[in-house]
Amino acid sequence: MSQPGDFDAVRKDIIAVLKQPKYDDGSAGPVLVRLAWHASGTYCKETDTGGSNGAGMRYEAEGGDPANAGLQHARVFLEPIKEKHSWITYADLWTLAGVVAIQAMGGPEIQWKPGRTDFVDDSLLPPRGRLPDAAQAADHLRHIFYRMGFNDQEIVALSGAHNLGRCHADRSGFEGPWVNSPTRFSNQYYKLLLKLQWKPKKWDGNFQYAAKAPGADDDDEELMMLPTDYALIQDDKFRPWVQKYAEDRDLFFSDFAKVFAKLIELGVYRDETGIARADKMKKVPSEY
Ligand code: HIF
Repeated sequence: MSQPGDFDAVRKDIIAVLKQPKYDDGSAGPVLVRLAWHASGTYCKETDTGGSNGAGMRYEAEGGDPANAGLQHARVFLEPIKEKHSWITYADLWTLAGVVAIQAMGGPEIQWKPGRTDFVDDSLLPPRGRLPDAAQAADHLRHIFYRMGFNDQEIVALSGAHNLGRCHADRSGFEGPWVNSPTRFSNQYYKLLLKLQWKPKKWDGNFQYAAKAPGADDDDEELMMLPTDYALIQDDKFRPWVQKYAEDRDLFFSDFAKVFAKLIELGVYRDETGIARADKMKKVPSEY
């Protein structure tokens, strides 16, 4: 147990939980980043609904969305931390774990503010289908991310998070990592998008792109891109940003830090005491 508000103690325990020798590539980091993003990425600016406040993924309506398959691993990694620091809300813990993991994996420091509550009103839970569908293309990315309030540059900057982790056929129907070192944050994702010869993967699974990693042997795991990743180099407005971020790591790090901080703040309105208020959110219109 720590003093309520001792977020440094929580940060330390998140770092301690990252090393998971038997899990994926040896780190819980990537799946924690995905948890923070999926908690936040349900936001809709028009109706002012969704977002990380309320930690709705604890419940079947949101947690059971097929788009969230696999995120129970992230929640299980964090459970001992919640038990030890019981004063922290799940909504704060999930978003904090994402930013701590990014920094611990070599990424930028990302501004994070506490105050999210775990209060859930069923009528405030976002409907399913708000998270992106990886089988689609640029127009879908714009539809999903404009709804959250992001622009084209921000969509490309965020996408660099696919430097981390991997796809699992049993979770999403896609398979493999995007880069050679999926537990180290870098701008490699953009470089590989531009540099490798991406070809449709020959397999029975979902359509995805595959390429040999630079310097890989025949039996080495191939790298992958989702159709939504590949869309970034097919689209005239996205592609220049891919080129910029491939060339300029520092620009990517600073733009990424800003846009990820914005993502985890979506729909979080704090009152004068700093506590987020679920009742400030509008109800989900039934026709949505
Ligand atoms: Fe992902 N993402 N994401 N994603 N994502 C997967 C995995 C991760 C999309 C689809 C997938 C973002 C945007 C999009 C991470 C972080 C972010 C998987 C694989 C899919 C299919 C899941 C699995 O099988 O386990 C789509 C369509 C997106 C719209 C562009 C964000 C920008 C890149 C917002 C983001 O931060 C991370 C990290 C993972 C790796 C998870 C893991 O378990 O290793």
